[in-house]
Amino acid sequence: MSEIAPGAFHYPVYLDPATQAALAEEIAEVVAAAPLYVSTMPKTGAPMSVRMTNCGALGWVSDKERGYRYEARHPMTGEPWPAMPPRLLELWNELTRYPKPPEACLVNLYDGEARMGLHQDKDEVDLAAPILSLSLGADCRFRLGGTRRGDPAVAFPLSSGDALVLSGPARMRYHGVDRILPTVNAPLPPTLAARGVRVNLTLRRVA
Ligand code: MD6
Ligand code: FE
Repeated sequence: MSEIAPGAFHYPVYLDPATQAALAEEIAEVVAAAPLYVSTMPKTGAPMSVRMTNCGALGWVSDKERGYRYEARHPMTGEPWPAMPPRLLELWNELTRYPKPPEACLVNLYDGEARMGLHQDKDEVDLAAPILSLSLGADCRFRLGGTRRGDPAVAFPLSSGDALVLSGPARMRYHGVDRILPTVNAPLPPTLAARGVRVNLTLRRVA
């Protein structure tokens, strides 16, 4: 584990290959029940380059009319989100030691050209709770800034099996995904995605 900044903990290859494969199959089942879709940005309606879905009681959604928020149902199917696989609840307990379980798990899928602009996660009511991120598949260049948009940032790779916790003083740091990196050996099961794709899970407390 390395503490990138106070409260920002990076655990390279926290998940061994067998656990990565098992988690990827569980996420493939989530995607089968709750299809990946393209969200749009508030106000402009511009499509995001990442495709997303969720599992857990609540899911993070965004559209032009109503902006960023959490919803109990998939915006396209109208169905409740699938349950969070128990493995994710266990990883949350192990890695965050937070006394309440996560309510939302956002699944982000990046193909080669997808990116995630610098942002803060601030749509949650409970901003004291940590966020846990788990990565599968292709590597990316991840950027972690400060609590103001213009603050200096550090960039480092996130690879398949890595965990990243943003907690305490790091909870409100800006962060984003600069780009997906060519990756030699990070296959995802074909039921989930093709080679060269990155999948990121972020687990949060919402209320
Ligand atoms: C990603 N991650 O890694 C995007 N948010 O694809 C995030 O936006 C993120 O990694 C909050 C905490 C940790 C994260
Ligand atoms: Fe984020």
